[in-house]
Formats: sequence, structure tokens, C-alpha cells
Amino acid sequence: MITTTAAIVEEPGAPFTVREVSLEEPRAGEVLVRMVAAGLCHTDLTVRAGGIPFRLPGILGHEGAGVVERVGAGVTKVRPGDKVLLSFTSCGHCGACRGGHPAYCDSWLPSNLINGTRDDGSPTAHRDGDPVGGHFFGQSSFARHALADERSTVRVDQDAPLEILAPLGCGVQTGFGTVWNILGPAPGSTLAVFGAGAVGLAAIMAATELPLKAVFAIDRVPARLDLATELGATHTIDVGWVDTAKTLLELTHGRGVDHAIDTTGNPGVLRTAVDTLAARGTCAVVGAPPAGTEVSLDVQGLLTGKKIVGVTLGDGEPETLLPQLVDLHRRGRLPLEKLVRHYPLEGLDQAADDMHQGRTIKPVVWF
Ligand code: CXF
Ligand code: ZN
Repeated sequence: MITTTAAIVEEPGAPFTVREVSLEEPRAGEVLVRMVAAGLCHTDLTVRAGGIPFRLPGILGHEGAGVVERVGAGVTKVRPGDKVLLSFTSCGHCGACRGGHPAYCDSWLPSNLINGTRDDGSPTAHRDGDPVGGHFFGQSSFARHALADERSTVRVDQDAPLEILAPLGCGVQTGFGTVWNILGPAPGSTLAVFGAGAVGLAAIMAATELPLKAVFAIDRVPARLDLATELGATHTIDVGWVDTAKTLLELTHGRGVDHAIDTTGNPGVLRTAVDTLAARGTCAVVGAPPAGTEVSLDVQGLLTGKKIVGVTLGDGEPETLLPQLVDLHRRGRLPLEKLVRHYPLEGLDQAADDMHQGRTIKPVVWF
């Protein structure tokens, strides 16, 4: 047993409370990681609010970075002392996993979210002898130690700045993967990014690597729009001041945009994103509102060949994508430090509030 400290959510809507918990010794295929940093993502907050089912009391956190302390039997990917980033887990043998699409693994939901246990139903974490929800995205990284699936780990170089790179495993991967893997915008095409939070800004950085004609950043927080410009957006739209649809159509001479990403999870925003697509345009949906949220669409408007595609984690393979992102950061082309603000584990509620208010783009717990 490993005794450690975790931020626990007791019940839907409750704050994070820091408590002592015990983790099991790593079993076959598992890795004990001493956490260095963990990013806070909106999904943690949607789960905390009860909008996505997960076993509570439980330990959230799914964008982790740390150092391997011990490994279970059969683990070959990493060794004690290795620096690792943590991302989602997957089975590794279904068709989706074998085809390079582990975010669409047959057992994705139970393994990463719903169960809060290993796939065999056994809990990974206890408090005062009682099981608590863990194994969130195969890790539960809001704790000083995480018992992670080997498949949730990606080894990085020893000099990698983990306190900055922690968000790569979800938010940044989602933004980059959606642009590179799903939309794949052609040279000279246009992209509208709805929401300039961490995922939206990552999408803008991904687009900056490509020869696009225009990248529109749309948000309600002026500081985020300024940052979007700094990171490569060619135009910004402040929804508090202008009509988004009208402005996008004006800026594209009435054509609409070729590609859109809705990172907001807001049905009204998604409607606008689809309405303002050009003929044969594609809108990627990555924001996750509470389960059951519906959206209304102009059906005739779709008939010009528009496409809408839902995307989980950028349809990325962490093993392949994360090292590319680490490399991009090392070369100064993914300046994540401009998005990150650090908090102690006890500061998660403050971090959540700051993220909601637009004061912080990507909160990162630095242990
Ligand atoms: C989530 C979005 C909600 C469904 C599971 C994956 N992505 C990242 O947090
Ligand atoms: Zn996330």
C-alpha cells in the first residue's frame, strides 16, 4: 500500500477536499507515478458537477506529468526514474486501438470514466479502508501519487519541463489532434475556432503550423483573444461586441468558413458554428456539455454538403502525438507557458473559479 494525498470530490457539486488515501502496489501493466504536475480540464469540472457519471467519492485529474517510482509485472514501456506524461487509457487490442484510434477504444467509457475502477472492477484507491473512485482516464492524477495504466503513460526526455507539459495529455492533444487528424485543413482554407480556452488556443497553434488563409478566434474574453492573436489567429471576434455569424460571413465574403471547431459545449455556439460553415465545410465538436444536451440545426442549411463530427481527444494516439508536441514545445512553437498558471493541490477550487471567470486559461497543479 502507498499512502498519499489526493484531492477528493465527495459528491456531485462538492468542492475538492485534500485527504490522505492509499493506493495499491502496481499490478501487472500498472505504473506508480510520483506526480509533478496535473492540469485541470473542464471535463474534471463537468464530472464534479455530476454531468458525466463517475464513482464518487473519487479522485479526478487526467492531464498528469510525473516520475515513475515503481512498475508492475510485464511493464516494458517505462522504468523507475523515467519522466512520463499521463493521458487516457485504452485496451490496446480492439479494432480501434489496433487501427491507431485508441480514443475510440471499444472499452473507452468504462475504462476511462464511468467505472472509477480497473476493468476487472477492483478499486485502485481507498480512504479509511473504503474504496474511492480512481483510475480516472487510467490515472486519477489529482494526487501526489497516481496508479496509472501503462497505456496511460508516455515517456519523455529527462529534461522535459513537466510543470509546463502536464496539459498535453488532454486539452492540448485535443486541440492539435482535432486540427491535424480530423479537419486536416488544406492550404489556403479557413478555420474558425469557437472558444479561446486551452483547447481552442491549442487548435490555433496547430493551425499556425499549416498554411491557412485565415484563422478566426471567437471568444467573450478580450485577454484570451489577444493571446489568440499572439499565437497565430489572423482575426478575432469578441462575441460581446459583434454578431459572430454576420462577422464571419463578412470576413469570408459571404462564403462561410471551411472548418470550425466548437470547444465551448454551448448548443447556441455550435449552432452558429454550423450555420457559418461554407459549402462542404466541416465542424468538429469537442466541447462536452452535460449528458443529454441537445442542439437544434437548420436542416436545409446542411444540404450544401456540411459535415459535423464529434471528436474525443483529437482522435490522437498519445504515444505518437505527445512526443511531437513535446518537440514542438522544445522548439518554441508551442509556448504553453503563456496558457499555464500554477496552483497548489489545495488550490483546485480557486483554479476552477479562475478558469470559469477567464482569469486563467490552463490551471496546473504543481505538487
Ligand atoms: C473528454 C470530453 C468528454 C468525453 C470524454 C473525453 N475529453 C477530455 O476531457
Ligand atoms: Zn480533459
